[in-house]
Amino acid sequence: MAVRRRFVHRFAGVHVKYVTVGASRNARLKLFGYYVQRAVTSRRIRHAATRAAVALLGTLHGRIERRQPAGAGAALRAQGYAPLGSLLSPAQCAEALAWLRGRDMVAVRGDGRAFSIDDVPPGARVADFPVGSAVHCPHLLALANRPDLLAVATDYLGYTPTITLMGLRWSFPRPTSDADVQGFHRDSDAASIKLLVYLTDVDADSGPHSYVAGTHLDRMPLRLRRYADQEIVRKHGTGIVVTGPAGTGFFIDTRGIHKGTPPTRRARLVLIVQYSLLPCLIYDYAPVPYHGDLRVDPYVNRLLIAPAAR
Ligand SMILES: O=C(O)CCC(=O)C(=O)O
Repeated sequence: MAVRRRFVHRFAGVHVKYVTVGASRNARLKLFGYYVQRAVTSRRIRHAATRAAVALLGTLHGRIERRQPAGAGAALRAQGYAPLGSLLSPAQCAEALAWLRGRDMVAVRGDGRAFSIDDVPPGARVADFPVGSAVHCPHLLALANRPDLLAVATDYLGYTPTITLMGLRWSFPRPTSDADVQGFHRDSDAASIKLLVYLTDVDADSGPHSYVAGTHLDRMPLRLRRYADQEIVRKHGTGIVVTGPAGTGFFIDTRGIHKGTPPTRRARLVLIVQYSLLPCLIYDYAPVPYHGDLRVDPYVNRLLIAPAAR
């Protein structure tokens, strides 16, 4: 239980359960593996481990063609951030929002009560939809599986990616923020990148994403922590602040320092898809049945969508 508490503040892709020590031997082994990868902070050793994982995946599932990084891939390598422009049209974003209206979400660090966008409790700063809503919401699964986006992830990670999280998160303007949820941080998942796509218009007052370019190249700290805004400004300046109309998308290397800024005036809805080389050891995956008619790659989506429905 103590272990679970340490991770509960992190973005979890909505109702993804965390592995707990009290569970099975397999769960304990996964947790052990998670801490082993966390304890390796050297970039050189982490890189070598990634290359070994790529070689193993190639042996198990077949080798793939690697391409030279260009465009988004090159920006991601250099800065840890790659702008992708408009990924969804205003009409597609409006359709997604209309579909989500009336559907349940749950506040992060709230009392666990479900509510809809018309009934948000005053204390809720950030709230997540269940993963089934992210999967079934119009346009989003197709977007997460777009061949050009999968190609960037494949090139960056070195092998066909696995979607290890798919979440839809509202952030609401509130008089105070929660530094544990909304503060600058690095993610702990090995060999992963995130695609973020705004489903609402985002300006400086509606919770833009902030990314500190180049920090994905730092040696990973042993202890993951939150960074105060003043510390980030003092060391790195203001960083990249991503604003744009609904539909704007970008990739980030989540080893770099980033945060979703707390909105001051308007709420923000964002889709977050994580692509990883391997399943994340800290999560207990429960793929959801899929009722739509989209055909998706079973390998890429195996942690998201239950096999019978693929
Ligand atoms: O909401 C955001 O812009 C950032 C989300 C985030 O920090 C994360 O997914 O790790």
